[in-house]
Amino acid sequence: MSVLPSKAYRAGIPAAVIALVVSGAGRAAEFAAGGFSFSDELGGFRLLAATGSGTPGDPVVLVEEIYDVAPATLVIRNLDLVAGRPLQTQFTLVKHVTNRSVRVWAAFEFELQEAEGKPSVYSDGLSFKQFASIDSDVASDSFAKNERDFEPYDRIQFIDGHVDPDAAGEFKVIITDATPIPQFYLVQEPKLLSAGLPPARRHFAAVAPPPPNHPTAFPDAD
Ligand SMILES: [Ca+2]
Repeated sequence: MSVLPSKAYRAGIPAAVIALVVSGAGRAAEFAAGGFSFSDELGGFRLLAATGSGTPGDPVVLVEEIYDVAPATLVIRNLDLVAGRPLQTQFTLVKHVTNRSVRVWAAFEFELQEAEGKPSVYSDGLSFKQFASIDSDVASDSFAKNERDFEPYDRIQFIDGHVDPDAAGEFKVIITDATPIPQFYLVQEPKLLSAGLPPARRHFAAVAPPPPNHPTAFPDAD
């Protein structure tokens, strides 16, 4: 079942396409919705559309495809701050993500970063609504549970489910941005099933060398 309110399904056309930039690394897309812009310029995934105003009933919906089982970083710019308008501090975000890798995603993690590559700390004003957060703020149609880690960084990991290759998963989060910096980052990382620990190698003990000064473990037969 979708995590989207029914109204969001009617909004099929992006509110605005800000730019399609052709660079050496490929074609980057940036879309505006809900007072923010969203860009795939850092690569690893493709952003296809952005709609909605960011309210709980009309969330910003991002449609995207991820090609690897590796972190893919979305660049978010606060257009109010860029344009000098009153600050919008909170928006509801739904991501509709298609798995274009050949592996099953067994978990999916989001992390907010104020500076690229650095975790957002507890007191920096950027968070997954760390204050007054309630269970329904975070949801997925593909994962039954989520683990929220708000200290010392801002991370949410969706678990107990999966997204098959060429299937799509939806994820809802609420982002609070009260920072004076117009740009921040949302790292999204599909995860594989853990390979688990190797079985205990107890049978190897029988051939382990004896410790120093220990009577030989293999006395002569005579
Ligand atoms: Ca934070």
